[in-house]
Amino acid sequence: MNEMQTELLKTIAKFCQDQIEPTAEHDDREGIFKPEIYQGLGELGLCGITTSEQYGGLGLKYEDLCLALEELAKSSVAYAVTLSVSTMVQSILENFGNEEQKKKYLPALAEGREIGSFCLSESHAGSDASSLKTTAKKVEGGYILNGSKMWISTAGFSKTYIVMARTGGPGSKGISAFIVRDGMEGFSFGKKEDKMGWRASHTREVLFENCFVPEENLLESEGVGFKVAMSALDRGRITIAAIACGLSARALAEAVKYSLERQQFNQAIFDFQGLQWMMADMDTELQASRLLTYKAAENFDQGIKNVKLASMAKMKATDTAMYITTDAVQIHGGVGYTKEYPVERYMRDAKVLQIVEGTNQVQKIVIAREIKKEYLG
Ligand code: COS
Repeated sequence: MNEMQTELLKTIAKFCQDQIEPTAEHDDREGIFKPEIYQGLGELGLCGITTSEQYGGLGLKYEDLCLALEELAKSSVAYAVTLSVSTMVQSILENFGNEEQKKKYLPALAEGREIGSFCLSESHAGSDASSLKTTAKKVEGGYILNGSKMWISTAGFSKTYIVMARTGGPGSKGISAFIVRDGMEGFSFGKKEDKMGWRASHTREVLFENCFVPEENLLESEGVGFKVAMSALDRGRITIAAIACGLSARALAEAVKYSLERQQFNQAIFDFQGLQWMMADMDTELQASRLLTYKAAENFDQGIKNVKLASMAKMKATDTAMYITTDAVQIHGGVGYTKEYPVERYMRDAKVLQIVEGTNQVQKIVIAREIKKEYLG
């Protein structure tokens, strides 16, 4: 790690200690998202880590973003995910937006004054994303959007929504990407999900009822929306892997701490070989996940084709987070299953990491397709 990265991690750790940790359990229980915490991250420059400096970001690498998310996720997966998705929205704007769109929307997102959401999934189009049904009908001066999007992170708090909608025929080539802003007529929010984990991050349905979106809010051109979404997910999946590593590291640390303190049969339970072997396996899996995650980030930063490694990192690190958080509960025994200790929250937070940004079964489809392409040349 270089000096800048060490400083970055110290700053985040202190922010988490002061601002997030004191109410993390309460906010999880009550489902409270605090915009002021996100703005605080923005004041530290963390909301646009990979966005170019000319648009208000830090212009750093994905490796730096992963390190930051990993540190943040040790205290709160909810805020880490908000940051990761809003950064993905910025990457879409920076890569596919025109100069006017970048100037108009990026600075507020990069500075943390606004949050961005990514709207691909629908009730009948989750894994099969290219079957989405939300329509965008061309009219004079713009498009009329009708339909709904499901499981949208931070909906209700976000201002900018990247929305994939159908402008053409069936399949991936009929999909376009739009910038939709909260407050546009015909844009509203549906039910807020009552989730198992990530409870401090709000997840809602968003609705479009004859929602007029001006032509200038179309990204690039009609028909490229699916590619916009997939290439954004190639980046997003690496950041989800980093979040999973942070969560795993924290759960392991809590398990080690507890096992050194807890006495049974006149010794710390850490001293039982059975538990030592559990923790040795947990740390080995964590280190393997981190290596894959940071290799995927490094490749991305170097412009090396990355689809397979991004999916591998996402799958490995999130499966590892589920495994480590489950064993962390096990090491705590009965109290691990109560809200007296944080490991039950970690276990709940881990589960959805295996589902978001493509289930781990979808990652296997992506990996297998890439293997086939490599074989066929
Ligand atoms: N980058 C750029 N383009 C991509 C791409 C990528 N990573 N992956 C696919 N594409 C392109 C393909 O090249 C293809 O274009 P052409 O027809 O011009 O060749 C087009 O997109 C369609 O690709 P494909 O045929 O692979 O699409 P499928 O409908 O088979 O879907 C999966 C592929 C399953 C991988 C995709 O639907 C997916 O990722 N689903 C999960 C969705 C998801 O992650 N949702 C979470 C939302 S955020 S919580």
